[in-house]
Amino acid sequence: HFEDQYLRLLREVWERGDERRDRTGVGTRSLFGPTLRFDLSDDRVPLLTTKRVAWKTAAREMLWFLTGDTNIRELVRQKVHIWTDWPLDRYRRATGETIDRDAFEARILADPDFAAQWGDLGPVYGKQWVNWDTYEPAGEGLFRLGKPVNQIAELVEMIRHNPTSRRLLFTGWNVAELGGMALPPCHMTYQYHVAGGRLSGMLWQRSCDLGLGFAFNAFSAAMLLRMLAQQCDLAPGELVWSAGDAHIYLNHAHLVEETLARTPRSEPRLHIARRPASIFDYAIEDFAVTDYDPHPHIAAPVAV
Ligand code: UFP
Repeated sequence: HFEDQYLRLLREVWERGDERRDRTGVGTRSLFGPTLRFDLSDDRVPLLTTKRVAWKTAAREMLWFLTGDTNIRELVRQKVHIWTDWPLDRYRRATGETIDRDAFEARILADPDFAAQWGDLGPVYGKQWVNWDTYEPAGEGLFRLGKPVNQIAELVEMIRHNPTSRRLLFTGWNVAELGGMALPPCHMTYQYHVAGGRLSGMLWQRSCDLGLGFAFNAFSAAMLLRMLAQQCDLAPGELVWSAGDAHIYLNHAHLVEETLARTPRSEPRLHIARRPASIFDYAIEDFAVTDYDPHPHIAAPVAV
């Protein structure tokens, strides 16, 4: 079962990981450099079955990245709350107001000016993926904005026209802009490879919260690979997932224990209902997951 690799990694990090203090103050156990491989043929998708994963939330987030948007307003409109804690934290610090999350999100939705001022995450994934800023000389040592780079559009063109290229990649790690981001990219670099009519992909994630982040990151990367394969008339091959710092938060002990006590269930499948005109034209309704009968969800706190 595809999930056995994940369960082994979870056990290994929990039993042998280096225990340390981390940025969030929660503390983690951490191992460096694991790699997992998932076969994506026949609609297989690495969607965890040892707990229910809100795959539509991950899918909505992926589609939101592809629009280039970096403001949480559109996510909140779609009832996706995963990015709200960062702007909320910033708002609370700046104003001293003790507003709760629901009230903050309600204001983001109701007031476009408020959303523009407080809902933006800085130049995170979407900005870098489809609108990476360039600069051109404007004389007298000045520069002006050039045409932004759409890494995703260029990737599709490269896969179609130069499939043996060793440069089939995109990255969110824009060094010059890291300081302005709510969170520097975790799933930072994606690379692709075409062989035998199949598209394989690799995600390199610098930092992975194995209890919460992994389930999302693996599903999203597989979904994106499927979209790219469809757009390039290729069959899906393998997803190679690799992390730098793979960790478990110390307050996720219950999650680890419960997950490891469960047995993976039947392997889910991801279906794409139609072939949109471009990689930017997919909608949430185009995606369906079948054969998904997971164990119940396991709640665990997110370290911000
Ligand atoms: N994290 C993930 N996946 C993501 C994401 C965040 O696992 O897609 F956005 C986790 C990793 C880490 C924390 O626990 O969020 C980010 O903290 P840091 O920037 O210190 O690595």
